[in-house]
This record gives sequence, C-alpha cells and structure tokens, in this order.
Amino acid sequence: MNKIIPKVTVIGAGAVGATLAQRILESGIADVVLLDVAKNMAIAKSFDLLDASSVIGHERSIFATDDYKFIAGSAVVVITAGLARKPGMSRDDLVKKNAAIVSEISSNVKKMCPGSIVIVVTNPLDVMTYLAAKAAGFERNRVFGMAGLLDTSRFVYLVASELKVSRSSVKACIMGSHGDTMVPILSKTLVDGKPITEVLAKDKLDSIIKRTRDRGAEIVSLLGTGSAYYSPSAAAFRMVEAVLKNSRETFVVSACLKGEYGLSDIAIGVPCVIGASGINKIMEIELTEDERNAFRKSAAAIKETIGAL
Ligand code: TXD
Repeated sequence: MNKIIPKVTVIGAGAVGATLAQRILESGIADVVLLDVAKNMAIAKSFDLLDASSVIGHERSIFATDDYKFIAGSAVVVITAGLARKPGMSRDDLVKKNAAIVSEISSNVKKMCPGSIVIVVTNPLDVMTYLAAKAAGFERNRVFGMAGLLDTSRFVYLVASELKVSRSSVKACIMGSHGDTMVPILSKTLVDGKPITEVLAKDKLDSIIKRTRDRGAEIVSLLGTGSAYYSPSAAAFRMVEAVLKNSRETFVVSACLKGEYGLSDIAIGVPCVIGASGINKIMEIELTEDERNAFRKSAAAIKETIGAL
C-alpha cells in the first residue's frame, strides 16, 4: 500500500523559504507547495530543486504557485514571506510592511487550510506570530513562531567553540524576544553537566551572549544583501519535522501566552513541547529573579511594538 505523504506549504520562496523547501524535500518527510507573489521566481526554484532530486535520490514533489487554492490540505504552513533586513536595519524596522503581508497571508491560510499548524518565520518574529494568530483565529497551540531554537543554536555553537567541546555537550535555552532583549537562561545552561558559570569566565560569557544577540546583524552586514538562511531554515525544518513525526521535542518557540509566566495577549519565546497538535504543552520553567526581570523587559519590548501597530 502506498504511504500517504503529507503536504507542507512554504509561503515565501526567498532565501529562508527555498532552503526550507530543500530541507523538507531532501529529508523525504513531505511534498511541498511553494507560494510566492513572485510566481516565476518560485517556479524557477521548484524546477531547480526537482532537477536535483535524482542526484539526491528522493521522490518528493514540489509545486510552485501564487494561488492559495493549491495550499488546501497542507498539514503545516510555514510563513517566511516578507522583507528581510538590510545592513543597519533592526528587526523592528520591518514591522509595518511585514505586518500587512503576514496578516493577509494568515487570512488566506484560515480560508484554505483551516486545520493546519502554522509556523511563523517572518520578522519581527514575536509580533508577526501574534498577528498571524489573530488573523488566522486558530486555537493558540496551532500558531507559533521560530526563533528561540535558532538563537539557542547560535549560542551553543559559540560556547562549544570557545570551550573546544562538542556542541552536543552544551545544553542551553534562550527565551524572550527574538531581538535585542533575548534572555539566555544561564541558570539552566550546562556544559558536560556543569553550570556554565563554573566553566566559562564572566567576561568571555558576556561577550558570547553579546555575539549571539548580534549574530543576525553580523551576518546581515557581511552578506551585504539579505539575512541568514541556513540556520533559520534548519530550525524551521526541525519544527516541521517535530509536528509531522509527533516527536514531542522541547524547543523554545514564540507562543501565545494566556497567563503563563504572568503574561497574556503576547507571543514570546518560551520552551514548548512540539508535536502533532503544534504546541502540546507550554513549559513553565523556574527562573532566577534576574532572568524573570529580563524576561519581563523583553515582553514589554514586544508589547510596545504590538501597541505601536
Ligand atoms: O529567526 C527568524 N525567525 C528569522 C526570520 C531568521 C532569518 C530571517 N528572518 C525573516 O524571515 C526575515 O527578516 C524576513 O522577514 C523573512 C524571510 O527572510 P528571507 O531571507 O527568506 O527573505 P527574502 O529572501 O527576501 O524572501 C522573502 C520572500 C520573497 O521571495 C518575496 O517575493 C516574498 O517573500 N513575499 C511574498 N510571498 C507571498 N505573499 C506575499 N504577500 C509576499 N510578500 C513578499
């Protein structure tokens, strides 16, 4: 009997969207619909990806379009559409234009894919996740944003390379906003089971935290045009995979809170168990007083941008 292959829609065929489509196809976990207002560009990328399929050795398919009727039946919809940062821009500089784009897309997803899980990638991430959840009107477990896993992965890499240990020996967690107020939870960060504050001097740790915070901007300024996409697409892929495989892994995702951590009416990065229903559970972990204060400050920054909209 033929196995039913799930369908994943990726909206936005730019750097992150196309690389995510590639990861999904090459993993074999789903067929892809790639939707972009720049239809021909999306078609060109889909052809290029299909032309690689026999070399890679997969049988998955990808269909490019600018028409929402083709997204019907998708198990997961990933929104990567919007403007990316240019050198010197903050994520918040993108807010008005991307808000209009993400709201329109989410209304279309509501119409065409009412049962799907929506993963938001567009920046400023937490604000866009909040808007997408409002526009789609789905239960809050079915709309979340990708950023904390990426920020954590950047931090893990920098810590591991500083200490010359394997990346898998570093356990970390970065909560809060995907922005200048992100909150590394050092009280839960371990290297080979030891608290990070015991193995890394404070000045080194501070400079790694700063570099993690600025990593996106560092890449934007080196690229000159566009922003990071290999690591963002990798993190988004892990979330798609967790949903399709119902793996129930814990990732920091931007989740709509209703009282957790004392916050409501906001989307912000918190650890969540991700599975077939999207967010299976929001984890309320214990924070130190400093971490709690930094987290509240981060939430205030997100609320300010939401308010300004
Ligand atoms: O951690 C994270 N969440 C992020 C987010 C990490 C990296 C990038 N991050 C953000 O994702 C970035 O700031 C942007 O807001 C998005 C997409 O980044 P990408 O690098 O892929 O941007 P591109 O290459 O400019 O691609 C955007 C595509 C482009 O092809 C447009 O034609 C398309 O979006 N676009 C649209 N598609 C469909 N519908 C509409 N309305 C639309 N508007 C633009």
